[in-house]
Amino acid sequence: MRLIIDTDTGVDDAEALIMALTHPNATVEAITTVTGNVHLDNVNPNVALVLQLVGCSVPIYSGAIQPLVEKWNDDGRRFHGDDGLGDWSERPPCELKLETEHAAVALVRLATEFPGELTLIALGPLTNIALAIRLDPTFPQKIKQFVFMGGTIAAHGNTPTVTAEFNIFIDPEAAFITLEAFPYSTMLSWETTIHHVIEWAEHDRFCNLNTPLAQFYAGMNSKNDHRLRPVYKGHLLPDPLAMAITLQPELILEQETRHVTVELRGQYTRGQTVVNYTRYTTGKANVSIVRRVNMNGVLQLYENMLCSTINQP
Ligand SMILES: [Ca+2]
Repeated sequence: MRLIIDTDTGVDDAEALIMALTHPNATVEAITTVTGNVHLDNVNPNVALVLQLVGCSVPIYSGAIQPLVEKWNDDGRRFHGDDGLGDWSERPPCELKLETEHAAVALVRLATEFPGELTLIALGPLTNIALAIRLDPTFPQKIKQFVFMGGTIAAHGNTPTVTAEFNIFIDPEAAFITLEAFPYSTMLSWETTIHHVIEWAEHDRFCNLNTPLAQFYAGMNSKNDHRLRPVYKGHLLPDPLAMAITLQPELILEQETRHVTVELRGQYTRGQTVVNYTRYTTGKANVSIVRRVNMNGVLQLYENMLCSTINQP
């Protein structure tokens, strides 16, 4: 599997990146970055650090600094720390090397060079994806498979717009453009996230595995323990779940295909993904909603990735 990862790294993005970079069946061809959880000025060094810690060399294409219309706010820092990686006290220094090409331009170029070969997974706001679609309207047709973490399937959000999930809330127009343009995509929602956590005992065991990547996992999660918010029953895996079902689709236990679009004007619902569960037609069923995931398989992926041998770049 040849992957392009679009990311607003983010603690859970970092975990998803490690999962992909250490997976035996995946080659990460490019990483494109976007402002989301934290500003691009933090996202880019965070991606570089993950690559350094895993010992991989992958081109990083810096992308959209701001959402298309909405003004970005730094609400994500509450969950990801000021630096986006949990303000890990032992964060090592890291050299940042970025490609000169803009992320959206790189997405279009790579999709054109390798039509039908690349799987694209979006782990942040969909700004770069929407820009790529506007640069090249045939971009979606050239992508083999598109998976995104974002949206709600039952209006249970995690933002001030209570029915919207963070990635869509940050850039609703980009999400609208993306869902309108892709004939088919796979969605890992916020509700699916909160129903598939790593229980705390298992999370603690992973933190204590005594490998370099487990130390990183423990470090970036040390100040951001969701146990402080007992509404969640364990360590949350928004982006890693999306990555897990991309790398190993057999982990999907239940999914259904529905028409999904994005509300842009609602007084209380702007940025909500609207799923049509009725018999009335609003558009072609365009999104596979993942409802249930094999967590034993996901836990095995975590164990494997945290115990992986680090390559020397
Ligand atoms: Ca993310």
